[in-house]
Amino acid sequence: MHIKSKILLGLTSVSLFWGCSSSEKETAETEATKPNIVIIYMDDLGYGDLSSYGATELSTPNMDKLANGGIRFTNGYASSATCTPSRYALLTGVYPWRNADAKILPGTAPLLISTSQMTVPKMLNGQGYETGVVGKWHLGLGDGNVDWNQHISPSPNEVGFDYSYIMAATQDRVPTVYIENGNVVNLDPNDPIEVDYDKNFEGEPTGKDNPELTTMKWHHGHNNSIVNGIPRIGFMKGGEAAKWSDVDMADHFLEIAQSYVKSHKEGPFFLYYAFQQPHVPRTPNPRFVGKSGMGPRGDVILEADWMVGEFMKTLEDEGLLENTLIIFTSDNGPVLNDGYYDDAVEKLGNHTPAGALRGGKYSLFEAGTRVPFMVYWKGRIQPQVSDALVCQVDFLSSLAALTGSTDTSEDSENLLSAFMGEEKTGRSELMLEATGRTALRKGEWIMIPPYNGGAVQQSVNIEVGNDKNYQLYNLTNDIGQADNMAESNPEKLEEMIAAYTAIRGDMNSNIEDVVLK
Ligand code: NG6
Ligand code: CA
Repeated sequence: MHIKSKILLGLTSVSLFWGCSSSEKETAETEATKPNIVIIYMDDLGYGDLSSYGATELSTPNMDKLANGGIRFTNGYASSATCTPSRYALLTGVYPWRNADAKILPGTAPLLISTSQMTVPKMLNGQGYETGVVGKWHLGLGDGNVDWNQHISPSPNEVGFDYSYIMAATQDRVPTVYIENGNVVNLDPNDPIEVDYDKNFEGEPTGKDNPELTTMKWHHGHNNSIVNGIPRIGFMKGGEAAKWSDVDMADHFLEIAQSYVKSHKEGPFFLYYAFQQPHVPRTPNPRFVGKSGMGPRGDVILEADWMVGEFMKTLEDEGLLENTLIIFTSDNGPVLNDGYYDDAVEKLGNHTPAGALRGGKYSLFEAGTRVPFMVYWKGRIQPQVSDALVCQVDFLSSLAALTGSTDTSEDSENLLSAFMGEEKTGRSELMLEATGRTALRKGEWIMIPPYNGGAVQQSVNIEVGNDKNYQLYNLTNDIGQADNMAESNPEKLEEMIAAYTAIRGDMNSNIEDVVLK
């Protein structure tokens, strides 16, 4: 697969440059296999949230341009049903369940990726790329004892990114500040930042004790420090001048991403652009308030769609569109009420954020991990729909194959032909993770081993996939996972258990769902 794709790309570039001298030809050929690469990564965007994936109540014209002008994958997966593990797998090519620390992290967690580990940006760095990350990080920082008033290290800059402009964890977690290349932006040394996830700082108001100071009400969790009227997870003191403006966050990250593109247009560059939407707290800029009729969750999806359009315009204006491979996907499936009263449930109407899939964020059912997944390269990739089984963990090996690197990792498969639309076959099997539990997808089947714990996560009202019996679903005939065939198809079940055990070792069954409160 690898060789074929490279030859194909090589031939195209040679034929384009047939009139050049041989040394020019060589340069052109090398450049042609090293396009700029952008990964646009959404936070909690569901399989059914885009009009190109079937939404009828929301219109996402800019995301749809990528879906309809590139490859729209119908079996594209995040590695996990939550954020940190998915991001870990995307960047390292390693399944998150291999790392016991790869779970939803607090803002004070140490850097989860080892500085000696191979990563997508590190691999691309080795191929001559400039690399940058803009947006949500949520993979830990420092060594576990960060002084936010000093240079923070290790950070993204120590795992392959030449440039980083990030929020440390999530929009609902402190510290609520931007960090550029390891330094808090706009930090006033006379107003130092302190962060603690266990205890409050004396005299500081909290969402729990001072509801009169909040403009957004917490539903579960999210009752610690209040920033911009929004109660968060974790306690923070100081850093007034450095605090972000929630309603301007989308514009802010967009501006940084656009200027990154403009200042790296000589290329090749890799930009990992990690949006904060539609994760909670949902804080659309006033320009988008009320636009979806669906409350803030719908409004921030429209805001994100607009950002995608503006970002694409920048690539076009800079003359980079034909030389930029764009991947668009999401870190996990959708959730409505994820801890704040924000009308996501009340104003949903007929919208189905997960489309026809069962479950949602946190779930081992399909909606947890099957996500919008598009690959777009103007003039190079033929518009098409692909049902190839692909996963974000495969970016490392596939982008290595594209750019001529031999770097790879334990779990990352080279699916370049599928990502280029040259083949419609992807992986044969894929291990999926949700809050520590795993399930195996193989061909058209998925097997979920028995797990203790409630079937429904009450706080978010999502079916998480637990059952005391084996579950086996045929996803071709039963995309909504209504018909458990474990009993009626014992041969298939046995085959799936054997395949699962071959990858996972023990069944790792009977664990409680420990992550959510
Ligand atoms: C959960 C939070 C949820 C969200 C999630 C992380 C509570 C009760 N719930 O613990 O609101 O922040 O973590 O989401 O605190 S993720 O997309 O980054 O994985
Ligand atoms: Ca997420």
